[in-house]
Amino acid sequence: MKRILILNGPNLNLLGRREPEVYGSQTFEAYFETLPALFPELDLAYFQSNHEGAILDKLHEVGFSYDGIVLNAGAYTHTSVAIADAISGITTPVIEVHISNVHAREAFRHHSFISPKAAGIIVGFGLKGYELALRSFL
Ligand code: CA2
Repeated sequence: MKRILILNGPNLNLLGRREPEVYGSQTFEAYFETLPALFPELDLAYFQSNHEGAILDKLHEVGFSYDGIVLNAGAYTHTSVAIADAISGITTPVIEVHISNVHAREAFRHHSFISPKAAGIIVGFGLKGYELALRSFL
């Protein structure tokens, strides 16, 4: 069974609790519970942190043994050279996901330090974007 980690960055623990017009009304925990039935052939894990160092540690921890990482680095997408360097340093492929269409939003969201390091990018499809990313590992 392929092992895949979904890794969410800062503020994504607030999903379903604030700004439903941008990010939807479901919590990520509730959404994550629906995924094993949709992907019985994948062994799925989930980790969320608001701390850049914890995200780096998790990338290092799983990044040589897991088969894939689905990463929504939140606002660190637009700021973190350290996360980009970590993705370069691991062997597990990383798919970058964003719930909102970052290109239809503020200019500072148009640049991603992660995109050049990602195996693929899925943007603007809401939580379904995580499913699209998971399908790429089937
Ligand atoms: O669209 C995405 O998935 C983002 O990665 C979400 C980040 C944002 O900084 C990126 O530019 C695009 C923000 C996540 C914040 O999520 C919240 C959810 C509910 C209430 C408040 C924030």
